Amino acid sequence: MAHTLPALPYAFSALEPHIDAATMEIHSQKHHKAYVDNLNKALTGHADLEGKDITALLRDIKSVPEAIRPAVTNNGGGHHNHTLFFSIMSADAGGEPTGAIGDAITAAFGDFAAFKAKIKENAIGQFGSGWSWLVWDGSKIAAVKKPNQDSPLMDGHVPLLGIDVWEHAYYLKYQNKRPDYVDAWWNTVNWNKVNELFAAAKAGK
Ligand code: MN3
Repeated sequence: MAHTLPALPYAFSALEPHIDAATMEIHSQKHHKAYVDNLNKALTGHADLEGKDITALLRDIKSVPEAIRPAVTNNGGGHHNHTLFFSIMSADAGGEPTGAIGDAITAAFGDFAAFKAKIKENAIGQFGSGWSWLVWDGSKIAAVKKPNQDSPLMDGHVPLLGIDVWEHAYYLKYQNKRPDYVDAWWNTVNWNKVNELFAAAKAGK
């Protein structure tokens, strides 16, 4: 069963003015699609892997033959990372985190401002391309940064929230100003969706 590009759950312009429509269209329809296509290409002929869902594939990355492991890491990670990224944003979003994830953020980081500062520090501190993540590590939430398209799933972590800091994610509107993009991005975070991911992670799903 080939991996497929998920439909964006909102219009390209839905996240304006924080993320512009052109960036959303190119990011989802060109960049994300390329990860999906190249993942399918890498898995062709590996019948045992072709049937695995993307989460299982990345969690068991060490069982992927070395010859295709870099391609699966980059493109499988790219596919899962972008599916999550586009799913945790929406129109009319942002604000303070709600529900269980809001409580967990306060407990782990002190308050929302300190949490945002840590995610931003990791986003800006990631040299070159990568991601700043909030993950469930199996017993608690934690902020981590990862290079390229490396998925937190490959570390045994469950990603709950992530910001893409590849230049393709922001350059059209923000050029070299990655910190401004990070600040604006908080206005797009759908905390209801992050709470869903948090509940599933804690339940071991
Ligand atoms: Mn991207």
